[in-house]
Amino acid sequence: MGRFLVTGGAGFIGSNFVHYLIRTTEHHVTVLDKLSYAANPASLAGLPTSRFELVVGDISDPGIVDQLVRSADVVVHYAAESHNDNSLFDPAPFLQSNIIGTYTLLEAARRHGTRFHHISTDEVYGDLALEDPARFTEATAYNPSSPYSATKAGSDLLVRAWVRSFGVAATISNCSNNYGPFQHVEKFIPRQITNVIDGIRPMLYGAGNNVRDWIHADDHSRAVLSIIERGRIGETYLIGANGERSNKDVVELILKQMGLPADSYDLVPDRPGHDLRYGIDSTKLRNELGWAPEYADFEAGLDATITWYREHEAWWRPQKAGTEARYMAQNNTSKKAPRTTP
Ligand code: NAD
Ligand code: TDX
Repeated sequence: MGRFLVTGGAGFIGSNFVHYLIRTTEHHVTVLDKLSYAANPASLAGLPTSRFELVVGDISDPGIVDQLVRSADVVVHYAAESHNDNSLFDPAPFLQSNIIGTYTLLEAARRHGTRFHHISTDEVYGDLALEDPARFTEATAYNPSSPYSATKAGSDLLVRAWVRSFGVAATISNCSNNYGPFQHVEKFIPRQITNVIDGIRPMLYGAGNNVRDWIHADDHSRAVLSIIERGRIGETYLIGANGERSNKDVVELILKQMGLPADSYDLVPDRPGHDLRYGIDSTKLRNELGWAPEYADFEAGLDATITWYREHEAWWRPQKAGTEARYMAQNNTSKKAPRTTP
């Protein structure tokens, strides 16, 4: 039995990981989360107080970080600003949380000799061509496109440097796009599901041809725990479930599963710098650690997710109007001429 410190545990993937740990292990879990706009403490409601506590604080605050990392056996670092569209509008919080926050945690792990697992994304590799059999592997060169993915790439490189220069016992995982319960309504799948519930037509950026490689959050959690338990220190593992789909396919499935004609969506202006395609080759994880996804059927997983959002309106409703207002403001801003001076 160990003491887990989970940063960002009130967000989407972090909260799914906390539920997974409580459900399948006997570990004690402390969440450190600053409860940003992206967090929802309701995602952690009902967890047993004997095994779980939430500490509200910032990962770039050295005082609270030192205290918590000192008393943990393992740090699982999920906390980040996570939304590409927001990073195009205001990159500053991404630098603060994703770079300075990761640095602050690494320094504490170094001081106290604490095992560290860093959660990252396939977006650090940039994108792939649409009609191309190639997929990302652990050997693919870093080539991030957005301020978000650049700060995640930077945080990965900090972890690698702290392993090599200071002997921090760290591993890294880069996962593809997650779906499942507790995902913020700003993200693609929950945005479209809750739009349909509200009678708003789903919105596809550009022509909707961009491809994402979908994985259920529970499959991500199982992979992360197996890396913590059995992964080799200093190594990077890619996590993906062979779930490539175009955005248009996903919207058509949502519409079909929610009883609407498959073409009742709108095409809206594209995201600047929009990555075309992500695709993960997770052979290393599968061969070394024996991991395989349990949610092999994306359509069934999507259907369960639609049901979850239908049944948990009280969870997402408070964030819906503000999220759509933020999108409106960002679209207005992106129509202005780009600034030429900093
Ligand atoms: P999210 O935005 O839903 O949650 C992030 C959480 O981190 C929030 O609860 C927020 O309050 C917290 N947080 C942010 N900055 C903080 C700070 N400075 N101090 C303390 N807490 C802070 O994000 P998510 O989608 O759950 O992503 C979690 C992690 O997984 C991120 O590191 C992201 O890069 C990575 N990831 C996400 C995906 C995906 O599909 N969503 C895929 C691969 C990797
Ligand atoms: O309204 C929309 N319409 C649309 O077409 C939104 C919100 C998105 N999209 C497109 C953009 C992407 O091609 O859908 C795709 C998925 O968009 P997001 O949910 O914003 O995810 P993405 O940009 O792919 O990044 C996600 O996966 C990798 C997470 O947000 C990141 O945190 C993770 O690192």
